[in-house]
Amino acid sequence: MVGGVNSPVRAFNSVGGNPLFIDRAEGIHIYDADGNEYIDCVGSYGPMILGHAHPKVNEAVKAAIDKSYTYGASTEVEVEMAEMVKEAFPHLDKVRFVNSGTEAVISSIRLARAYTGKNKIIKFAGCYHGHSDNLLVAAGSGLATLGIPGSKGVPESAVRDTLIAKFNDIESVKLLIDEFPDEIAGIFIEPVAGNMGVVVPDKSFMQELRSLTKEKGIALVIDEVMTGFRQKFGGAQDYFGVEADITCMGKVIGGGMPVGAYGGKSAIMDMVSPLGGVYQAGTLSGSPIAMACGLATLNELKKHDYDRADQIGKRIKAALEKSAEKHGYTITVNQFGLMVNPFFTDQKVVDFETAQSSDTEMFAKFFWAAAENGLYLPPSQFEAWFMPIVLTDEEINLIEERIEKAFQAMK
Ligand code: HOZ
Repeated sequence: MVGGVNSPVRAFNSVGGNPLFIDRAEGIHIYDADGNEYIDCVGSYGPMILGHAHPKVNEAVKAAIDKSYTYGASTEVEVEMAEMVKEAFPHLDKVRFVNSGTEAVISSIRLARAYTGKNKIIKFAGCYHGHSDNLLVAAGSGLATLGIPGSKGVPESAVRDTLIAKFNDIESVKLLIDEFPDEIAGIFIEPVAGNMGVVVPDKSFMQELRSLTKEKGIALVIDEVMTGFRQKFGGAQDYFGVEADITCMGKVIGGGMPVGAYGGKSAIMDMVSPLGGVYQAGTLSGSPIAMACGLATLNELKKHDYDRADQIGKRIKAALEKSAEKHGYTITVNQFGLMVNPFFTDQKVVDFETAQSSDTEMFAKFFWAAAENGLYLPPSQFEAWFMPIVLTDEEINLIEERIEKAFQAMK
């Protein structure tokens, strides 16, 4: 395999050392190929919100497999999933299931362009929306981890129409709109960034972005691939009091199987083929096994109290702050529901620039101290920690103890 991995962040380039090979996981625990146990704070970069191998999800997947794997035709479980998505995101009229968040965003770019009849798109520095050519500039995630501005092989023509604004800074958006009036099709944003570490923008920023896009006839595309179901059963749009024209989803809705989705009002979604002229298709889209896995995950998730999700996130944040202070490290911890992230900086982290003020060597030291003390963290300063919603108080105590031991071991 290239670099020993099938996705770059897994290669541990920014923390050094040998990447872990994972053998299995159960509940909140994950085990490497050498038999070491860790508490999993990665959650496969987001989907495993219920922890691993949840019995109800296993049961649903096994039942789906017994019927065969894929038919290239519609199934009842897709309808149930669509209804479930509608319940979680009530302002959506229609949804289209695809196989990943990347695919959902690619399709949304095309749809936003068709809907508005314009070509340019705005993204925010540090936000990451998958690895499609159009949005692979000034991106977070692996590009931030590797410290590279973009990808080779992306033609200039693919990013000519991509404009970069500053996250959490409405003036930077207004400047671009003023420079290219009547040319901007869509603005793409992670409502809470999770790919430059976790960065929660001001509520007023998201609200102004919504009014501005409405006023200027620009499609607002909110990428909830990471934020979906993280702070409530639904999206971060609710927290900010905004509704996207197109919402992208992924991760949790597949429960660990490859599922992405995009949706919106009928006026826009009816432009997608076969109703409209925006072509988008996929042999395995709406895979019955993936749908069964996602549906069972969401059914379980619905039973959880999201006040608890926030408490979990806040307790992890507090534990990081307390232990760091005790051992003389300066950190800033950002949190949104179950998403948490410590930056080794004394600055308030509000955008990509301030996120990059973090001492990544210090993070690497902390990463290994945590691994040696039984915490499996994302191997990058710029990836969010995704805590499972199923954590008990005893398990949170255990995480707190391991965080404390990790800071102690850094010395
Ligand atoms: N979107 C995921 C987190 N940034 C991708 C994980 C990966 O790059 O492997």
